[in-house]
Amino acid sequence: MTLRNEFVLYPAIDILDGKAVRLVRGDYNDKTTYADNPAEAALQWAGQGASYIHVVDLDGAKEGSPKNRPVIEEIVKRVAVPVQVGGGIRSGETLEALFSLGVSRCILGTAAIETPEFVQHALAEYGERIAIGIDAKNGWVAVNGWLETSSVSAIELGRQLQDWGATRVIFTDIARDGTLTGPNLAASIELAEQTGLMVIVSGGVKETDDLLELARFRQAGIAGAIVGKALYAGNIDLREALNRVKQAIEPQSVDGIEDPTSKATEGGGASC
Ligand code: AMZ
Repeated sequence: MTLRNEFVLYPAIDILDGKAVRLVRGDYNDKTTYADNPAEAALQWAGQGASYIHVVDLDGAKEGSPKNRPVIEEIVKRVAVPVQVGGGIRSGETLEALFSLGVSRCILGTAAIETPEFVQHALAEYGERIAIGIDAKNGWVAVNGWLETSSVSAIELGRQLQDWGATRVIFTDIARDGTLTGPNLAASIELAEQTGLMVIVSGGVKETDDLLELARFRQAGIAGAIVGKALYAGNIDLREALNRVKQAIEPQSVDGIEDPTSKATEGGGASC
């Protein structure tokens, strides 16, 4: 059981060839371009109240090193809220370079399978500034732009990560990513419960009610959600979603008086 009580909505900006795109189930051949300048999208989400932005360098994930660094730099320089970045981070030099650009949190995916020592060192050195991306195809961890599937299960990797001192993972159910079919709540809760990790849920979010449902499980370790297609397609109005989630997770008040019995537990870090 996690000691935290956190629930953060992360608008997603996936970059391919310098543009903000959405893929369907991670398929590089099935893309829709939403912004020629990803920084403009980041500014839009931050302007609507996002407290954190999620950025993926899709070229980087496929090729094994960041390929859209100038775009990432522009996003980080222009938005006032923290930015987490993943895609192609496979070495300490890359981590240092991204942190020195002003990236708040780096996401490691493939490296957790292919170079575990590097991930252990990164967790020891940077602690909570590292999140691990667990991207699962039918429960098995996918790597290298999701073009390959490993023989490690999501739960097995989660247990390993917990041993290594990881705090947060971003769990993507690849089959749902970009499909607006609803998040995989059961698998996300199972991962959180079996590992004690804070789990940010990714893939399939289609409407604000999905977010409210996920937020109900924050004490079980569901620490937020990545929202991509639903924002770009207009299914979710970010400002409204943030308000509704905030209302749902904040302590209830009766006639303006806070009910102490409904106060958030340890940390009280509920935010969105
Ligand atoms: O959509 C894809 N094909 C895809 C994607 N979104 N492939 C990788 N990624 C993301 C992961 C994680 O955030 O969800 O890239 C990051 C992992 O990159 P790497 O290079 O560390 O495996």
